[in-house]
Amino acid sequence: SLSNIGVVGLAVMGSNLARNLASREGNVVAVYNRTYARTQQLLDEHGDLGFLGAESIDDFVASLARPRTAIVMVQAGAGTDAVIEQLAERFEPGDIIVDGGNANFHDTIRRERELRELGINFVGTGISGGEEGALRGPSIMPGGSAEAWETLGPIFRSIAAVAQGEPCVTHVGTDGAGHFVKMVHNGIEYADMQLIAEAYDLLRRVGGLSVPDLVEVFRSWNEGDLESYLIEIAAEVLSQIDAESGQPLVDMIVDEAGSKGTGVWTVQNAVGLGIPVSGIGEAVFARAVSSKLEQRAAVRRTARRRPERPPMSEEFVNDVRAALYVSKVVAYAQGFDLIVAGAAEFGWDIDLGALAKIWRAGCIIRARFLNRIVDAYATDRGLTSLLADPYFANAVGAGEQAWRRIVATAATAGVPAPGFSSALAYFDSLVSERLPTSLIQGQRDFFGAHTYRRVDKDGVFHTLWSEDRREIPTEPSTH
Ligand code: NBP
Repeated sequence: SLSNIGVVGLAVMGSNLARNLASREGNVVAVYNRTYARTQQLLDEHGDLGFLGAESIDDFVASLARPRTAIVMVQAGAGTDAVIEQLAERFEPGDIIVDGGNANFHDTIRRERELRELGINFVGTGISGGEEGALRGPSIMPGGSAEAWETLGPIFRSIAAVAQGEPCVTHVGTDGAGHFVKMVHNGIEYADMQLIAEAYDLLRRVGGLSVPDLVEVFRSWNEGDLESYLIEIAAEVLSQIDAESGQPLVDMIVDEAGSKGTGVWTVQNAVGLGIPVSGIGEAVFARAVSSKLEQRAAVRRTARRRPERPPMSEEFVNDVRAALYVSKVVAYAQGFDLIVAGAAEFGWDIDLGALAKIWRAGCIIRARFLNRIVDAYATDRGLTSLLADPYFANAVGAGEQAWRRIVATAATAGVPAPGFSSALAYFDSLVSERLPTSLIQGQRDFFGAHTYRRVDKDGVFHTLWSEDRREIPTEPSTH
């Protein structure tokens, strides 16, 4: 008999996804890996799942029922291109190639266009949840055509995580839409982790909490509005005692964090689209600073720092919790803005409420909080900012004073809180009646005749700065 679905690439993600697929009613899963040893290992360990193991790509393709449907789970970039090429040479019009890796969405747009020429459906699909998610139920973000979705929808629904009875998968949009939103998901994940790390640092260095106290704090936060996978695992990591030293493991881990592709891509694309994702940007930069060991040592040696012990309110722990929640609202608001901008730029019709729904389980940013985002978009599909939603506006109002105290405390104490403080600066920018960008516009007109608009009348103006400083109506500057 033939397989209804195949998986190419049987490293940790691919083999777990293949096991997930094979464990669902009705699926017969063909598997193939460039190096056969991995295929053999999967068959040896999980042969009971009825895999059809192929030694060659030809055998793999021959074992697939039409329309042939293969999920590629190999290294992003060149590995993915190589596998797509092998499949495309053997597939026929109407067949489906899914890329479930962490591809750059620009590559996905290109691949989709190239394969469409051959009549092959290419479906770039974001899959979040790591190894565990791939095995037990990830959040799945497919792009590609409506035609491919007909075939893939039931398969994806069968393996996805479930949130409040609904499978965590939706057809996000055409071509690269799935990989685009997966990228933004990962960017939000960066911001969320940075905010949690800042909360930890403040509680420890300013609040004087011990690591075991911190475990309790995070566990209690995980019972409320902040309930989320990332808070839960923060408590897990903090509770780990290093067997060697008897110290909390967190104190034995080098404090240098790297970034792989997606966080950086999120910021690069946001800059290009003119969307201020400052929370994600600060998170990427905070990791970059952490890895500049030489600069950290040099400036630490020479700096004359005078941090003070700040006056601390009795409500310090609660203030940190409030600052974390409100900063998180900002980070998500910015991430959703980027999705709106990406959708407009690349021609996707993305349902933000549906996206918030599929992020409620399976993925790394899963959180109770996402229900609130679902509600916000259910009330107003065209919401201009999450911060303008009545529920979130209220939540920000309730946390605002605590937020200001925490940012001030961090600055006084010399504890870096770029996520909290940039979130507050963003909020204050949005709510300021007037911004100092009027002065910037004046300077731009001064040195570059960039022109400006006036608050009191229509039109575009230029002041003759180097002549008699008369103002003249003019055409908008093009440089
Ligand atoms: P890796 O990203 O480590 O890739 C290893 C796989 O790629 C192996 O099957 C390897 O075959 C295959 N491969 C390579 Br490398 N070059 C190839 C080529 N030229 N032709 C054919 N196969 C090639 O695997 P992973 O960690 O399982 O991740 C798979 C994908 O999922 C990646 O895109 C990754 O970014 C993404 N990912 C997602 C998550 C998540 O949470 N969503 C987590 C981790 C990874 P071999 O066995 O013959 O060397």
